[in-house]
Amino acid sequence: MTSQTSSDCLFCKIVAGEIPGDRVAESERSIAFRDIKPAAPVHVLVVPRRHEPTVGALAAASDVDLADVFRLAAQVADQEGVPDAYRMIVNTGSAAGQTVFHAHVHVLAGVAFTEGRM
Ligand code: DGP
Repeated sequence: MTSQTSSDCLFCKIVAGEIPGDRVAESERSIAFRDIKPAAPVHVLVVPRRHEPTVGALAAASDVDLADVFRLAAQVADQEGVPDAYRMIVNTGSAAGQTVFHAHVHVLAGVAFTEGRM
Protein backbone atom coordinates (compact mmCIF):
# COMPACT_ATOMS: atom_id res chain seq x y z
CA MET A 1 0.00 0.00 0.00
CA THR A 2 2.76 2.46 0.86
CA SER A 3 5.19 1.37 -1.84
CA GLN A 4 4.01 4.06 -4.24
CA THR A 5 6.49 6.74 -3.34
CA SER A 6 8.52 9.17 -5.42
CA SER A 7 12.16 9.55 -4.44
CA ASP A 8 12.31 13.24 -5.34
CA CYS A 9 9.05 14.20 -3.61
CA LEU A 10 9.23 16.51 -0.58
CA PHE A 11 6.08 15.12 1.07
CA CYS A 12 7.19 11.51 0.47
CA LYS A 13 10.34 12.44 2.43
CA ILE A 14 8.23 13.89 5.26
CA VAL A 15 6.04 10.76 5.23
CA ALA A 16 9.18 8.61 5.46
CA GLY A 17 10.63 10.76 8.25
CA GLU A 18 13.67 11.62 6.10
CA ILE A 19 13.04 15.33 6.59
CA PRO A 20 11.28 16.82 9.60
CA GLY A 21 7.62 17.68 9.66
CA ASP A 22 5.69 18.96 12.66
CA ARG A 23 3.31 16.00 12.78
CA VAL A 24 -0.02 16.50 14.53
CA ALA A 25 -1.85 13.30 13.57
CA GLU A 26 -1.50 10.18 11.51
CA SER A 27 -3.34 7.08 10.40
CA GLU A 28 -2.28 3.93 8.62
CA ARG A 29 -2.79 5.68 5.26
CA SER A 30 -2.25 9.41 5.85
CA ILE A 31 -0.27 11.90 7.91
CA ALA A 32 -0.95 15.47 9.03
CA PHE A 33 1.70 18.10 9.75
CA ARG A 34 1.83 21.87 10.15
CA ASP A 35 2.42 23.96 7.05
CA ILE A 36 5.88 25.55 7.10
CA LYS A 37 4.35 28.85 5.89
CA PRO A 38 1.08 29.12 7.80
CA ALA A 39 -1.63 31.25 6.21
CA ALA A 40 -3.86 31.04 9.31
CA PRO A 41 -3.45 30.29 13.05
CA VAL A 42 -4.35 26.67 12.27
CA HIS A 43 -2.78 25.51 9.01
CA VAL A 44 -2.21 21.78 8.73
CA LEU A 45 -1.51 19.72 5.62
CA VAL A 46 -3.03 16.25 5.36
CA VAL A 47 -1.33 13.97 2.86
CA PRO A 48 -1.76 10.33 1.84
CA ARG A 49 1.24 8.11 2.49
CA ARG A 50 1.00 6.88 -1.11
CA HIS A 51 2.35 9.21 -3.75
CA GLU A 52 -0.18 10.65 -6.16
CA PRO A 53 0.44 14.08 -7.67
CA THR A 54 -3.01 15.55 -7.10
CA VAL A 55 -6.16 14.86 -5.12
CA GLY A 56 -7.90 14.02 -8.41
CA ALA A 57 -5.25 11.40 -9.17
CA LEU A 58 -5.65 10.06 -5.62
CA ALA A 59 -9.42 9.79 -6.13
CA ALA A 60 -8.86 7.85 -9.35
CA ALA A 61 -6.30 5.56 -7.70
CA SER A 62 -7.90 4.74 -4.35
CA ASP A 63 -11.27 5.54 -2.79
CA VAL A 64 -9.93 4.28 0.51
CA ASP A 65 -6.89 6.58 0.57
CA LEU A 66 -9.00 9.54 -0.56
CA ALA A 67 -11.54 8.97 2.20
CA ASP A 68 -8.80 8.53 4.76
CA VAL A 69 -7.24 11.92 3.95
CA PHE A 70 -10.57 13.69 4.54
CA ARG A 71 -11.29 11.64 7.67
CA LEU A 72 -7.91 12.59 9.13
CA ALA A 73 -8.46 16.23 8.14
CA ALA A 74 -11.71 16.28 10.14
CA GLN A 75 -9.90 14.63 13.06
CA VAL A 76 -7.25 17.36 12.90
CA ALA A 77 -9.95 20.03 13.08
CA ASP A 78 -11.36 18.30 16.18
CA GLN A 79 -7.92 18.12 17.78
CA GLU A 80 -7.21 21.76 17.01
CA GLY A 81 -10.45 22.74 18.74
CA VAL A 82 -12.25 23.95 15.60
CA PRO A 83 -14.63 21.07 14.72
CA ASP A 84 -17.25 23.47 13.35
CA ALA A 85 -15.08 26.29 12.00
CA TYR A 86 -12.49 25.17 9.48
CA ARG A 87 -11.84 25.18 5.75
CA MET A 88 -10.38 22.44 3.58
CA ILE A 89 -8.57 23.66 0.49
CA VAL A 90 -7.12 21.66 -2.37
CA ASN A 91 -5.02 23.36 -5.05
CA THR A 92 -4.67 21.48 -8.32
CA GLY A 93 -2.11 22.56 -10.92
CA SER A 94 0.52 25.28 -10.76
CA ALA A 95 -1.87 27.80 -12.33
CA ALA A 96 -4.13 27.27 -9.31
CA GLY A 97 -1.29 27.62 -6.83
CA GLN A 98 -0.20 24.01 -6.32
CA THR A 99 3.50 24.00 -5.51
CA VAL A 100 4.01 20.49 -4.13
CA PHE A 101 2.90 17.70 -6.43
CA HIS A 102 1.98 15.15 -3.78
CA ALA A 103 -1.76 15.19 -3.07
CA HIS A 104 -2.64 17.22 0.02
CA VAL A 105 -5.51 18.99 1.72
CA HIS A 106 -4.96 22.25 3.59
CA VAL A 107 -6.91 22.50 6.86
CA LEU A 108 -7.24 26.17 7.79
CA ALA A 109 -8.89 27.79 10.80
CA GLY A 110 -8.66 30.66 13.21
CA VAL A 111 -9.56 33.56 10.96
CA ALA A 112 -13.00 35.08 10.67
CA PHE A 113 -14.99 34.05 7.61
CA THR A 114 -15.63 36.93 5.23
CA GLU A 115 -18.83 36.66 3.20
CA GLY A 116 -18.19 36.57 -0.52
CA ARG A 117 -14.70 35.18 -0.14
CA MET A 118 -13.84 32.12 -2.23
P1 DGP B 1 0.24 23.96 -2.34
O1 DGP B 1 0.57 25.38 -2.70
O2 DGP B 1 -1.27 23.70 -2.30
O3 DGP B 1 0.98 22.96 -3.21
O4 DGP B 1 0.74 23.79 -0.84
C1 DGP B 1 2.01 23.35 -0.50
C2 DGP B 1 2.25 23.80 0.91
O5 DGP B 1 3.36 23.09 1.40
C3 DGP B 1 2.57 25.28 1.07
O6 DGP B 1 1.53 25.92 1.82
C4 DGP B 1 3.88 25.32 1.84
C5 DGP B 1 4.03 23.90 2.34
N1 DGP B 1 5.40 23.43 2.40
C6 DGP B 1 6.35 23.53 1.43
N2 DGP B 1 7.49 22.96 1.83
C7 DGP B 1 7.25 22.49 3.09
C8 DGP B 1 8.07 21.79 4.03
O7 DGP B 1 9.24 21.47 3.82
N3 DGP B 1 7.48 21.48 5.23
C9 DGP B 1 6.19 21.81 5.51
N4 DGP B 1 5.73 21.47 6.72
N5 DGP B 1 5.40 22.46 4.64
C10 DGP B 1 5.93 22.79 3.44
